[in-house]
Amino acid sequence: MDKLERYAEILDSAALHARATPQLTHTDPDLSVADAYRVQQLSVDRRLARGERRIGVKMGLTSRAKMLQVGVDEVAWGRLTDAMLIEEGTAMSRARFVHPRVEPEVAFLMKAPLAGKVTAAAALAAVEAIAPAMEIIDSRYENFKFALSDVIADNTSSSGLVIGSWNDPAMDFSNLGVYLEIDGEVKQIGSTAAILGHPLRSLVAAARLVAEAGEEISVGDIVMAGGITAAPNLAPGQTVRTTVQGLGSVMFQVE
Ligand code: OOG
Ligand code: MG
Repeated sequence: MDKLERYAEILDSAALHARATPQLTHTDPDLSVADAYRVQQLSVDRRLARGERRIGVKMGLTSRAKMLQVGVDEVAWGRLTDAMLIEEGTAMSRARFVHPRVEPEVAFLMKAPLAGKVTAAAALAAVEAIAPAMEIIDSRYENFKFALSDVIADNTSSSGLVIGSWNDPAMDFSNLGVYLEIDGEVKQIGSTAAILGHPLRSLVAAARLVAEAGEEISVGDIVMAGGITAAPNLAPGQTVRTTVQGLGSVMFQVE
């Protein structure tokens, strides 16, 4: 087994058993971003081989609040599978995760493929709908600490997503107020403008990055645009809700 396959197996099994693992860059400080994306692909391939289905992509570190929280200041992407979906309004089990956090986001549903260098107008034309959403991130690394290559190899911490109701994208969603509540208390506030200045820029970046890996954003894909605020920790018993002005709200519980 080559080095990258070994890393993919380590990260896949850390996710599968909800057990933290040391950062790859502790023993392999020169792990490149390109190799890290290859590890990500190999580890997601292991999930697909177990019967999971690819449902789209996630963008990460697209807001300043997120970059500051984890100390990595480059946009990264990851792959979403159906096993990560948590149905809106239901409960997720804390025990399935190492140290989960939640992020308020918006999600795009795609009606046309998108890949490579595209304009914001072309990206918008490929969007079927936009929804309020939350991502559950759960770094497989000890203490939720990582360098850029680590987090990319770890599928950009992706581990769950919850999508609210889909809205017509024919509205100005560049600067919508967003708040995240836990047990009815507002914990984070922000705006969709926190996502690279406009959520569409995240979709434009996704098209470019995915194409660099020889893939595309496909019809029916979900694209998570990236966390709008810093991500609070999750604990059993919590009710978590995100509201995006004009798009509605989305909730789940932790058990
Ligand atoms: C990295 C993933 C960040 C986002 O939306 O910015 C991310 C992390 O914070 O663990 O998903
Ligand atoms: Mg995220």
